[in-house]
Amino acid sequence: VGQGLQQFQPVDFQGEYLNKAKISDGGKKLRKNWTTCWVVLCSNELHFYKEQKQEELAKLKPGGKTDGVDLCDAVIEWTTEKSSRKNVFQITTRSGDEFLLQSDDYATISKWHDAIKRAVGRLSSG
Ligand code: I3P
Repeated sequence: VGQGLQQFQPVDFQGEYLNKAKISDGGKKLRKNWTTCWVVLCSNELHFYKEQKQEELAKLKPGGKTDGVDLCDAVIEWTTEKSSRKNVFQITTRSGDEFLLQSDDYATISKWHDAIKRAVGRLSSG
């Protein structure tokens, strides 16, 4: 996972398309809109891209990197109440943004849940 990309930036975890819905922006509730995106975890940030290709392009272009979700002090928890979908977990950022991530494949989503939890744990213990 992430091999061949390390020369650009430390990618901790990537390699799946997940379903994402942002449901709150700074504590303000948003209308839920699920989209499929390519997710990349980079130390303390989570980046969402429409396509894997876009991530590659963004890295080649200085400053082309998208703004990531800051995972510092974020809360990660499984939820069955926020969606009728299965395999959903929520990320609540320090600034009050809330994201749902989902995959029909439990193995896939649980890998992501664990990787993001580990990233948050690393940030708060360091
Ligand atoms: C929403 C859409 C979402 C659904 C959401 C609906 O309707 O059907 O897929 O979320 O449920 O409100 P609309 O397209 O009209 O905005 P889930 O798929 O996660 O259940 P919710 O309001 O219970 O969050």
